[in-house]
Amino acid sequence: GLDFQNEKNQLLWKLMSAYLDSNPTCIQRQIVNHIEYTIARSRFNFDIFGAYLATSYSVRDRLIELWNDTQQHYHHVYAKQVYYFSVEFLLGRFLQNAILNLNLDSNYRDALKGLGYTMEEIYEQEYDPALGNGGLGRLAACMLDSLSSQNYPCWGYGLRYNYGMFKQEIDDDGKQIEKVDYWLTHGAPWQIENMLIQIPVHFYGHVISIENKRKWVSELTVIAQANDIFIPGYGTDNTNTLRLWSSKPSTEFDLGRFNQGDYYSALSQKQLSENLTSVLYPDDSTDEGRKLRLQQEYFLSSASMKDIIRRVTKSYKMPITDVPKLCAIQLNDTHPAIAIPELMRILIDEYDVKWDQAWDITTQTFAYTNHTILPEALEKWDIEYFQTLFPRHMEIIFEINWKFLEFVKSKFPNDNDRYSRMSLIEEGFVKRVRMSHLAIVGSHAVNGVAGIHTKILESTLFKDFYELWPEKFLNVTNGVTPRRWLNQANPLLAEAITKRLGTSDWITNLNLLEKLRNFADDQEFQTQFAQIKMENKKRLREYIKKTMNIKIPINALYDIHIKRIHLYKRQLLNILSVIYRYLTITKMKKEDREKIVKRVVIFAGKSAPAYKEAKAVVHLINRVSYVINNDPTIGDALKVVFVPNYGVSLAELLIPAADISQQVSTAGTEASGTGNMKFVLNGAPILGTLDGANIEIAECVGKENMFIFGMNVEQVNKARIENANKGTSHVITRELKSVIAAIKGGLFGNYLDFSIIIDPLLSSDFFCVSNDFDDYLKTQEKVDQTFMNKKKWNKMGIMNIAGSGFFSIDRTINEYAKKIWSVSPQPLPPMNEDDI
Ligand code: HBZ
Repeated sequence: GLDFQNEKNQLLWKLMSAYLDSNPTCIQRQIVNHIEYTIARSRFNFDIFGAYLATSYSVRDRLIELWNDTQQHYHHVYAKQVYYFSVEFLLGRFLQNAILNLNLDSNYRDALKGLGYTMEEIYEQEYDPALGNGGLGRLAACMLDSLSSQNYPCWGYGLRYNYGMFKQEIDDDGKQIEKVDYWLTHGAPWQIENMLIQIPVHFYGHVISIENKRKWVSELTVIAQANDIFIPGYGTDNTNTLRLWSSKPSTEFDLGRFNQGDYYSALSQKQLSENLTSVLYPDDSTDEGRKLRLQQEYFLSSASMKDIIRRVTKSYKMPITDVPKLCAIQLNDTHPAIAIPELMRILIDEYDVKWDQAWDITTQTFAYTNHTILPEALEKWDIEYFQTLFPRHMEIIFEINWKFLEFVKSKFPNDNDRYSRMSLIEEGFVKRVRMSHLAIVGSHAVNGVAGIHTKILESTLFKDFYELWPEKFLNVTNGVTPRRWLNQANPLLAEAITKRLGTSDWITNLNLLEKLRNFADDQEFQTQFAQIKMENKKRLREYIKKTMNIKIPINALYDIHIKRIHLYKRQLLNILSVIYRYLTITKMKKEDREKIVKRVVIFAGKSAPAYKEAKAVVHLINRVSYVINNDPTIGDALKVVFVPNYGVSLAELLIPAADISQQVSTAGTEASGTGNMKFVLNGAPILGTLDGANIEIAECVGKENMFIFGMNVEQVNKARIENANKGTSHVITRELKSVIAAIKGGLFGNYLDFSIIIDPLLSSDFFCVSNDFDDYLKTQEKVDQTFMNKKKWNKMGIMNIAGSGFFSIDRTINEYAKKIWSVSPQPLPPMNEDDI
């Protein structure tokens, strides 16, 4: 701690306390000072965007103060730190989250009111940075929130892309259009470019031997510039860091192929390095194998590894062999797995550590989380390309592989098939590095993200590895942060829960929600729950009216299906059933039509730009929406809305307004899902399959509080074989036939636009849409029936909230901390005012 006997320290402390005083008048002073002196506008004439920026800077000042204290404390106690390596962090908007976490909501509200603004309009000014694709990136963001909120010392390491996820527009025909997202033009008050942290990262070249030692002579150096974002915790002073690297050309010209006086070719190579972190690849669940992507992955891994080693050896002044004692590195899927040979290279080539010790250090440090079993998403890199970029890493991987296979042979003699299945190198026409095998071999723990997913890893995808090292494998079921996904997104519900429980402690101890079971039948609480839902639906209805000019009824069932568009997620199943509903309604008599449950079916999600089938799904949904919404005979009985440009902010608006959520992936395909948890937390039951975390959700909230349908994994495996052998004619029902006939007949436009997704339903139907269609319709029917019974419906919603405690990211983080990282919370000690 600080020496407060020292007069200068006393003075500095007083200056800081006076500056950061959080009464509304002081906050106003901070804000107008930032208007004038940070963004250089006049305090007598500034617009709302200026007010937003200045407010953000004033909040950031507080975070900087807390961050400095936190880092000093960690340093002081030699805290072991968690390092979360991820190519994506999908944070969402920052300001509201920071203000709520700092517990300064009413202070800022009052301060801004005096300046003529409401909090809500200030929050709306913030641009939502989309530095991730979907679940994997959002999970990383929830994890950071939890790590800070629970006082775990940690760093997130990622990439500062100039262009985030594309902006999705829908053209007049209903097709997805991608627009670039140059998010930095909207101001980025939360990231601080730290000029002290610039790390050289090398590429290309060759390896030489000097005195029995290998040395990599690279040909291109790129500078990794640190951009720091401070991550506040809820109700604590602990503030951690998300460090995002951006690329800059280095001022030195490398030796090697550019040293022949070819100034211009050297310069153009430099310019390439400026582009390294230019763009986020918008493909979830496919490994597009693009070349720049591997360079991005290494850039992240190498810069982060070097930064960590600098911290251990220079800041903590500890020997490099202490890395596993001070660092736990979690690999968010295989994207940063090249950090494993990078650490080996640094230990062996730069610190003279012997191979075996280096390998122990490495495997004790790393752990790997798998997020998918889809074969097209498993990263593999052509050896030739890998070798060209990283010649020394290739050598190290061969050496790891050789020793590993020797070990496998000792355990399983005479089993050549096994050796080739397990090798880090896939043999074939082109040889490729299997990044998942590298990640498993180089880690001490491998985890899946939901119970069923981990079982599938152990029994199929990584079966051989599980047989070799059963103790390495474990499950850690995903979670979501209740701070953003309930307290922030659904303030009315949050307030009602706090009132009922008599405490707001559920925000950091979500199991307390269990007590709501006592109120599930309480008439008053049910009414309140229904009223809040109604308010949230109104908020959404207004947004849809304002941005899309579509009018949706309020007294309808809001059925929401939001996530990346993917065949395995089966938005197709949903839209086909919508068509069936439409056809049914058109055949009804007017008086019958008025009796049915009104339904608003809402979709949102992006398709990868090159994923033709997913794009056809988006197109079909929009065509169906156009036809149904403009059919006057249908009236309010059915509306279909595709809300463009899905992202974190939209999710915060949509999820609290849902009556049910659709989680309908083919069993065995969705690793976990996290959107499912957010809906449950907001009291919207799931209409879904027994897949991913839906299974555990059913255990926690009770099957009777969900609408489960469809085949389980075993049935899917069997059905797939049958479909492939015999086609689907034996499972296609009359209902599905009528739907397909309507599409083929051109009701929604040219069939050729949709044949790519409809034709397969009649042959091998890999995702088993036909097989599950009948049960899906029946379950939809049950949803309507239940919705008519308001008491039962409200009870179900409340039971969902009450059972959601397990899906707090805090539970997830505590499991990682205990079972994988061996780290403990390090809360900042309370500051003793008497010392001053
Ligand atoms: O990770 C998702 C899983 O599909 C989902 O089930 C799970 O809940 C979530 C968190 O564990 N996976 C992804 O979101 N994957 C990607 O976004 C991705 C991005 C780039 C890639 C591959 C996958 O190259």
